[in-house]
Amino acid sequence: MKADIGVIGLAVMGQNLILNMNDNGFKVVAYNRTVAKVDEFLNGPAKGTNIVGATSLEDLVSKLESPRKVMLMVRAGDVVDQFIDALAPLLDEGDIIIDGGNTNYPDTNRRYASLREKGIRFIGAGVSGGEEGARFGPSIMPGGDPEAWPFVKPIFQGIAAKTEQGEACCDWVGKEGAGHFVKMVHNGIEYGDMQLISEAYHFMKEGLGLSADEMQAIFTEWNKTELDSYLVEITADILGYKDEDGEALVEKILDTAGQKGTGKWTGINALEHGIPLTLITDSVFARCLSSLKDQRVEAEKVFNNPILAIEGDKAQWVDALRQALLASKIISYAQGFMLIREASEENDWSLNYGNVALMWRGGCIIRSAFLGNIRDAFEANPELAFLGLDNYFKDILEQCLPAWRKVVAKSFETGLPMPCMSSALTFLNGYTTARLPANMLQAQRDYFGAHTYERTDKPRGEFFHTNWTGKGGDISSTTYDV
Ligand code: NBP
Repeated sequence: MKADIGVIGLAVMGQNLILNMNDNGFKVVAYNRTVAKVDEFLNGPAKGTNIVGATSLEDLVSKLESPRKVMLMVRAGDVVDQFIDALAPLLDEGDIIIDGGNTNYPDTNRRYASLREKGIRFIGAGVSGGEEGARFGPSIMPGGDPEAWPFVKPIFQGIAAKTEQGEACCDWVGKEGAGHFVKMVHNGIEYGDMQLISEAYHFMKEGLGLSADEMQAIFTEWNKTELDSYLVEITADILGYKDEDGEALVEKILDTAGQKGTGKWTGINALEHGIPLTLITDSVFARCLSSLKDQRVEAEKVFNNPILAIEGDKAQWVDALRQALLASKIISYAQGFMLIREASEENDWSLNYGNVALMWRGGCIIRSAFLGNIRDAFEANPELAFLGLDNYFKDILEQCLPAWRKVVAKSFETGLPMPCMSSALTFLNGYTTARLPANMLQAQRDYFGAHTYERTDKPRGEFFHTNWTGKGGDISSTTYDV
């Protein structure tokens, strides 16, 4: 009997996905550049399963059912191109290549277009959930050639995480690089969630002087509220984890954050699309600032800018902080969906936003109860431009607003850096203000660069230029832009 799918790449993700596919009744052929790892896998974790190995790409291809499905779980970048180039001549028209790595979506667009010319169907699938997700149910976000989806669907939906209602956290996202685009925004949101939680921890530790054990109990309680999520859950676990000397291990970890680039891609993409994705972008900058450790250590010595203790009832502050965290998180997701919507319209991807929320509901790092409400919001109104205007989320934002303002104001008063909670509030303040001071900006642009402006007392689309000093001419600019 030939195999249902071939998987190339036997590192942590590939091995676990293969075992998951096997558990779900699919026959898999495994291959790896370093072929010795195939035998190690077959004689190790895959022992006693239906998984078979391949010693070469030719061997792999010969063992697959037609149309052949080959999934790459290798390092993103050139390695994917190398495998595609080597595989394409061995495949027949209608066969399918899937890239399951963390690929930047323009690369998926390019590969999709070039393979389509060769008659090979290409899928770029974002996979989230790390090692455990891959083994027991990841979130999978496939996009690319829609004709390939029916062949891959039973495997992907079979191995994906399921919601409490039994729905698979995997569905077709859209054509071209839409799957990898949605995965990129997922990772950006992950950056935002992690930074928000870290800010809440910082407020409790430095501002309120709470211990790791006290904070563990608070995050555990928060995980029973609307904040119920994987990241809040693991934060409680982390705070409870003791080093050999009995102290909380987290306090011994150096405060410089690493990053692999997906948050940065999301921020760059938002700038290119002109979407105010302020929270995620600030979370990337927060990691950049954290990495300037030596400079920060020097600056703290020179500047008299200590973090002041927060006075008042601690339990009340903790509850205000919970509300600030929840409200900021809503803004982060709202901004993320604004970016997804813009990309969908620009690329004609026709994305289903409710389905995107469903795919993130389980299996992935940002999984949370709250994504069920996001799905409901987009099901009720697929055209929803800003999640905060959905009744459920609007009510929460309005309820949380006084406490959120108090927390952000206190952070400024006491010198606690909270870039994401404050940027989320600033965004909401701007988004809900009908008249912003951009009239002054436009006047300045017209003053020095003759860029013209529209008037509040004239129809949109009519442009005016004023000779502000009496010295300039009446010619307006079309080329010089600031
Ligand atoms: P890695 O990203 O560490 O890649 C390891 C695989 O790439 C091995 O099969 C390795 O073969 C192969 N490879 C490398 Br590295 N260089 C190669 C080359 N020049 N030619 C051919 N093969 C090469 O594995 P991973 O952590 O399992 O991740 C796989 C993909 O999934 C990545 O795109 C990753 O970003 C993504 N992802 C990872 C996670 C996670 O939690 N780790 C989560 C979600 C998505 P070798 O054995 O011969 O060196």
